[in-house]
Amino acid sequence: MADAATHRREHPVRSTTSRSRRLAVLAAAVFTAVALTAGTASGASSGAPNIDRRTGGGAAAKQRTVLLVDGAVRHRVRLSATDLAALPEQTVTVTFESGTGTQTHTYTGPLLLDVLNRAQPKFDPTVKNDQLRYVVTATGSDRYQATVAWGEFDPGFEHKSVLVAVTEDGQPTADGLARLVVPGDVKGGRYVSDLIRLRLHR
Ligand SMILES: Nc1nc2c(c(=O)[nH]1)N[C@H]1C(S)=C(S)[C@@H](COP(=O)(O)O)O[C@H]1N2
Ligand SMILES: [Mo]
Repeated sequence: MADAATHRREHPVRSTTSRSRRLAVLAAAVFTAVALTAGTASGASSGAPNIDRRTGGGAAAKQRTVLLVDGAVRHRVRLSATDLAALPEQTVTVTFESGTGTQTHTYTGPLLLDVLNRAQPKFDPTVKNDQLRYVVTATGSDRYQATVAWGEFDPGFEHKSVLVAVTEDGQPTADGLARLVVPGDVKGGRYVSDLIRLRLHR
């Protein structure tokens, strides 16, 4: 799809190294193992699994997707669609620029704040405003990453409604379980699609 090529143009990555190829093979093996564990036939029957965010999905892939929340937290958690749906739902309408032009969408899903709080951040109460030292790095299934600072969404500071969106314009997010939504960003670069991990760290 044109989008994928656009992302590569806007955010060039180094050419494939043997290390990243090994990682890709490892990721594919893990993907297959998860598919087999989940008892779905699609992973095994399609040969080498393709984990591209645009072509590797489908309904079966969505159902086995979980979002890992880890890093400086008391309880690292793996959240399913059901877990995300259990958190208070927020709605935001946003506009951002992308390689395909200006996009406006309405997203729903839990606040990133609520998702992180479920895992219980290990902020140090003896350090002044310790949370302001932290960031959350979001990772997509294609290893695309972007970071937001805790202060951007902390209710006592910028208090921005950063979402872990599960719907876009009334439909489940096209890629995987959830998408990061960062209202106010001019460009779409932090709208990380097909989230697989949220890591809290300094
Ligand atoms: N996982 C992942 N998410 C991503 C990207 C990506 O390459 N991988 N590209 C980002 C960029 S640069 C933009 S502009 C938007 C584009 O949104 P769209 O794919 O819905 O058009 O997605 C963002 N989210
Ligand atoms: Mo972009």
